[in-house]
Amino acid sequence: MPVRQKIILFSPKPRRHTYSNSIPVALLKIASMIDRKKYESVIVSATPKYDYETQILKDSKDALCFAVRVLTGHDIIEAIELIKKIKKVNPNLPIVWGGWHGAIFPDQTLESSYADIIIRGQGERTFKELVERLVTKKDLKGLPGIIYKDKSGKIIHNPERPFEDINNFPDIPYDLINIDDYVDNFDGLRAAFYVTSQGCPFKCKFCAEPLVFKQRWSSLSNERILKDWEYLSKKGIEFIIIGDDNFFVNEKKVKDFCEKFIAKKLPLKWGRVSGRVRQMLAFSDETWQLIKDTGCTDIQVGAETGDQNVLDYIGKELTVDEIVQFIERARKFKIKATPAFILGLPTEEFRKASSKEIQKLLDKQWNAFFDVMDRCYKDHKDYDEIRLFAYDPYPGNPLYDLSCELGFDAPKKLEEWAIIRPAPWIKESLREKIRMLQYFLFPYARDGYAGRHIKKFKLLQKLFHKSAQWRWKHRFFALPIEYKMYRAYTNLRTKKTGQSATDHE
Ligand code: B12
Ligand code: SF4
Repeated sequence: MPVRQKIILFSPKPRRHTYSNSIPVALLKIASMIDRKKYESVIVSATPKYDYETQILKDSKDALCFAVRVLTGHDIIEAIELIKKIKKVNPNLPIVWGGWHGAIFPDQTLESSYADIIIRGQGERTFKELVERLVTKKDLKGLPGIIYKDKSGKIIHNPERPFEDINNFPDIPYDLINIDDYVDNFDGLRAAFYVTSQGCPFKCKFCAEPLVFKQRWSSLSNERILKDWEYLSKKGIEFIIIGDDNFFVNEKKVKDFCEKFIAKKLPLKWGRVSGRVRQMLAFSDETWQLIKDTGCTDIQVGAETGDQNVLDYIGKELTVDEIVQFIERARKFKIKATPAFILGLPTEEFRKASSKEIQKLLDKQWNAFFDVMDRCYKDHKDYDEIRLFAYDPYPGNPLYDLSCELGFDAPKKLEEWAIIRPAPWIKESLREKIRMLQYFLFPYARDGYAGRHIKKFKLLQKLFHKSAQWRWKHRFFALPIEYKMYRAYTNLRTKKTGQSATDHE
């Protein structure tokens, strides 16, 4: 076989101290379209397992291009640091940015010296065609789906590429990676990350999905999904983590999937799967039971807020009553349901409000959150997981634009996006309270939670459990001595082991 030119596909570290262990699905999907006879796709995900940087710098000397997947956040700085080094080795190597950040801010990204070409939306076909142009040194004029700098440095926006049915793309080329290098751990099971669909038909005002995929949604056929799962199962995978933005879009397809999954009798569990409350409430009991029968471990839903005015404003197409009904329905079928909430979402009312009035609106959201929690979990202990976040203005959506109008100090340069800046109306004291609830109070209030780090200290656990329940019931969060003790202990552990109890913060 003649020497094939290398194409480097890279996924950076998502946090300074955290590596992503997950299968780099986006990179594999991109590689699936590349002609193997002519090119060698080198998939590299930042990992402590080998010296990936040295490998990339070596390959960069004669590669066709370096293509990187970048999300808004820490990814950016990791990508830039590496690109600076690549440029020293091969200053003319084309640098391609795929993934969400470049798609949201193509101009700002290209204005930096770290990107030559941005791929927006689905990358499979666009990247394949880009490779063909790069190898023949053809002009990039007219190639749909890219934004690029021409020879004079001018930024050119090519036409968008229409969204395609993802079944048009080839199978995931798992043989390009060593699956054992990308095994996640889920409750002690060997877990693999998998995505069955792309896009989302909805239009929540805080999400960039409508900008990136234009409210389109496409899902792999159930046969294809199960073929991949069978392959993964043969590779020793025991659990599938679903990364779809919205898995439960079409009840008929979900039902068919469950029936086929059960019939196949694969030794696999699946879960961490996202859906929407209203859609899933409309599912029949039969479908819910089928989902349960597949062994699905948990369903995550965006409940967002207990404040109906805010729910209406953010376009969630959801009522507070439906959130409560959803939790009850999941309980009836013994499926773990994880609602996610955001505190501090801005609304139109923020525009004319004084800082005192804004504080009142935030207090209203805070109280509404506990009201809906109390309705969902009357005894403050019969639940599995509750996720709570402070609102951070992520770009590419109407709520971000409103945040800018309300005084959010938007980053002006690519590099500045590496650190997500806080919304000015969310004070550090509120963030700390949210951290206490998310990482300490909710886990400990639950019956049976042993605490990852203090399993040995039975008495302390009991104290944490009782105080968490009492605090939640009385909504009393002042003087959080036990939380401070817990933090001090976990910080000490972090120093010793390098692993934090709140690594995802
Ligand atoms: C897995 C995942 C992660 C993993 C990343 C692991 C990894 N190394 O891949 C982890 C857990 C680390 C993570 C973290 C975060 N994530 Co995340 N994550 C996802 C998730 C669930 C799946 C991504 C995926 O693989 N999708 C499947 C692929 C096939 O789709 P795709 O990524 O869109 O890829 C297509 C195109 O975008 C393009 N493309 C993508 N990459 C590349 C690369 C090249 C070279 C090319 C040519 C094309 C290309 O082509 C692909 C095929 O069509 C998505 C939701 C989703 N369903 O996409 C959110 C999502 C990407 N994350 C999101 C967010 C908000 C975050 C966090 C900011 C969350 C937080 N508050 O901390 C952090 C950011 C961390 C950071 N960058 O600093 C947002 C994106 C927001 C944004 N502006 O970037 C998403 C879309 C969720 C959402 N709907 O809001 N995330
Ligand atoms: S938040 Fe979820 S449901 Fe809403 S548009 Fe984004 S992906 Fe779709």
